[in-house]
Amino acid sequence: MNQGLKLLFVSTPVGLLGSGACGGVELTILNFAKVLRQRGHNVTIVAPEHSRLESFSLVEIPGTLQRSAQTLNRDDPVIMPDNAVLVNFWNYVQNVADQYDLILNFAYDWLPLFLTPFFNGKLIHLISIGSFTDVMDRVVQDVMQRCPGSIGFHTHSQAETFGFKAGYVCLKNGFDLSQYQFCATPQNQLAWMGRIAPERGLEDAVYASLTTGIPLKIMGIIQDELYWQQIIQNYSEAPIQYLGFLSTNQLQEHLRQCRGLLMTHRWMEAFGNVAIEALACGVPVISYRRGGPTEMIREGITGWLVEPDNINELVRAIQKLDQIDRSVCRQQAETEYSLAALGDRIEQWFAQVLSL
Ligand code: HBI
Repeated sequence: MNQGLKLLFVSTPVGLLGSGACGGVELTILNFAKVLRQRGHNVTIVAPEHSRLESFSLVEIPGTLQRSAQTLNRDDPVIMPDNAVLVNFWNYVQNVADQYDLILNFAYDWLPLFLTPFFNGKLIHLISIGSFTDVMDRVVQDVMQRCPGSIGFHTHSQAETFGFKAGYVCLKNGFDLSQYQFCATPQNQLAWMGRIAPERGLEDAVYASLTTGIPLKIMGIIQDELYWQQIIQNYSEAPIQYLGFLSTNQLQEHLRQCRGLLMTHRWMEAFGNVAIEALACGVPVISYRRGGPTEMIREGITGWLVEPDNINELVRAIQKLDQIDRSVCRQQAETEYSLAALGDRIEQWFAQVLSL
């Protein structure tokens, strides 16, 4: 793509960028912004007030945060708080839309999807999680039909939860791999990373740490304090260490010295950024065979896929970690998940959208 585009990113309304509360979306937005800026595009990011994103300037919008979709039941209606930051986002976007070539929405919310046809082909979406509610499924399906090409997913497994087999864009993700240092000789320890909340199944990783006697380093914000306290009480003997929510640099310093990363999610993980962060450091990934990680991890080559929720299989996989060549893990991250690879996928998507 030889012409610099004027791009407007609209963040998720569930938390502040820089706080850890937006999960993988924070890093995704940063990676998208970085690679597109590198390629000569101009990126402006709309986000909730008090957000921070490295060297990017943000348009900060006040208002009440949105409730996370994963806390809703399947038949729940759309919920809109008074003075919603989401509504304030889109009032702003509507006023400035003329100044941009494309508007990329990162929110997993009904309102921006519903607005798609009103933006005359300029509004596109990256869907960040799998299917959760009927009302979201319907609007995603409607938009796919009315505005072909306007929806991108991270993985095929994720798209399938909405009932799609084709006709969508699969972007995976990409990372600034220079920020992750390869480590060939780890210590005898394991890693677990993510928001600490029930849908992440941390207790299974803690059980595996206790059973194998291998220390577990836990990194991420404690989003559900009660859930965390329960884990500590139930597994008081487990050799675990909580390191908090770390910067990418601090995170990779700990992560790279681990023998493996455990992914024990109970929900359909749409992608799983942490898997690629691990591979980038040469750390093999053991994951439940659920969602995105099933498309990334090469069985027995860059990690192991385990029957979901089967803690005995999880423990057996840990015992096979030494069969993995750590340099192959790094290589996989470089070929499939570099910023350059992501940039190519994004620009291909944009070219397709702009020529429609
Ligand atoms: N829920 N309502 C809503 N909006 C989002 O943008 C959203 C969400 N839940 C989870 C989510 N985004 C993810 O991307 C997580 O990484 C936080």
